[in-house]
Amino acid sequence: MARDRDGRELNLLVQHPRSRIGRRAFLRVGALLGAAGLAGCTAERACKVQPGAVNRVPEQLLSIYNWSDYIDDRSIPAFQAHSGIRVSYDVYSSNDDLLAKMKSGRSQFDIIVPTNWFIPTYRRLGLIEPLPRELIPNLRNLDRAFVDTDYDPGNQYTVPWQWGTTGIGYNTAKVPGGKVDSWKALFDPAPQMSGHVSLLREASELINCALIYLGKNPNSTADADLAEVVSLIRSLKGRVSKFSSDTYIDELAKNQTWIAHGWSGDVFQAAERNRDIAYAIPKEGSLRWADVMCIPKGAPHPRNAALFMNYVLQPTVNSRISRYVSYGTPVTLAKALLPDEQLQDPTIYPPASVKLSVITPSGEKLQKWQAAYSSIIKA
Ligand code: N2P
Repeated sequence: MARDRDGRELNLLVQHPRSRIGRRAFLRVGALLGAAGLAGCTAERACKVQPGAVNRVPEQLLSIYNWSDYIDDRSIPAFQAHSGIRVSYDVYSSNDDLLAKMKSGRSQFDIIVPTNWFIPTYRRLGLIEPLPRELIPNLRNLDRAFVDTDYDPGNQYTVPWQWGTTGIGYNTAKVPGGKVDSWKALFDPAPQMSGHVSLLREASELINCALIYLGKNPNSTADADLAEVVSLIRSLKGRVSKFSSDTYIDELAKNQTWIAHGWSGDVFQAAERNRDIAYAIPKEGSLRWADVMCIPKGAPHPRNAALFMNYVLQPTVNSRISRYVSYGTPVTLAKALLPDEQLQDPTIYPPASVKLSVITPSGEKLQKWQAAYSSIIKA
C-alpha cells in the first residue's frame, strides 16, 4: 500500500507500476523536463492556495472516479505529497455505468471523467456544476482543439483528461494473414476466430462502429439502421466470446482474445505485455473522443477538485500520464516531453487523412442507441 509523506495509507486503486519507456528514453525525457512547463503552475506541485471557490465540506480530501487503466502510478502520490490533500481513487469501465451511478444520486465524488459526447446529457440532467476556473490557471496550457469544442466551448464545465480513438486490437499470430485493416474482421470474423472475439461493453461505441461497418451515417438514429445493427450483432452470437470494456486488455495480453473492439491506449498497454498484439484504426473510419474531468453537482470538495485539475494540466504531469497509458495528451507543451515512438505513432496521433468521426452530442441519440444496445444484450 502506498503512503503519503505523513505515512497515511493511500487508497490507490490503480494497477501495479509498469514502465513503458526504456532507460535511454527515460533519460531523454528527464532532460526535457527541466526545459518544460513554461505556463501556469510549472513545478510539479499543486499551486499555492489561491482565493476562489471553497469546499462544501472543509476537509483535505478528494474523491476521484475515473476509467480503469488510465493513470500512471506516480501522479496521485505526488499530488497528495505536495498538496496535503488525500485522494480516494476509484474506477469504472463504461460511460453507461458512470451515468447510471450519477443518475442514482448516491455518489460523493468530486471528479468524474465522462466521454465528451455525454456532456450535454450531464448538463441537461443537472449532474455537473460550473468549474471554479479561477483555480485552474493552467487551462491556458490546453491545445486549442480542446477549448473550441461543441460540447463545452471555453471549458466552463470540463477539463480534458486524455483523448484517443476506437479501433481493433488483434493478435498478429492468430488472425488470417496476420493483419487487420477493416471492421469486417470484427463484425464478420473468420470461423477460426470463434470464441476469441470481444466487443466493447458500451452502447455508443458499439452502435457507432457497427453503423460505420454497415456503411451508414455514423450518427444515425433511423429505426431501420438501428434494426440492422441489432440483427448484425445478434448474428455474431456464438462467435463473440464477450462484451468487455476493461478485461479485454488482459485477455489480449494472455492470447485468450484474438480480436477485440477496443480503445487505442488500452490495446497498446496489452501490446506492451505481448509482442503479437497490434492496433488498427479500420479503413472505413472510426471514432475520435476525449474523456473530460467534471465536478458533479454539489460535490463535497470542488476546490480540491479544481486544484487537482490544475495539477494535471501541468505539462510534466500530463506527459507522464500520457506516456504511461499511451493515449493522446490535450496539453500542448506535454507533447515535447513524449518519446518519439509515441509522438510519431499514427495510431496514437493520427494524421488528418485518417477517417475519424465524432459522435455529435444529443440526448435523444444516446437514448435510442441505449435502447438498441439493451435489446442486443438481452437477446
Ligand atoms: C481507459 C479507457 C478510456 C477510453 N481504459 C474510453 N473513453
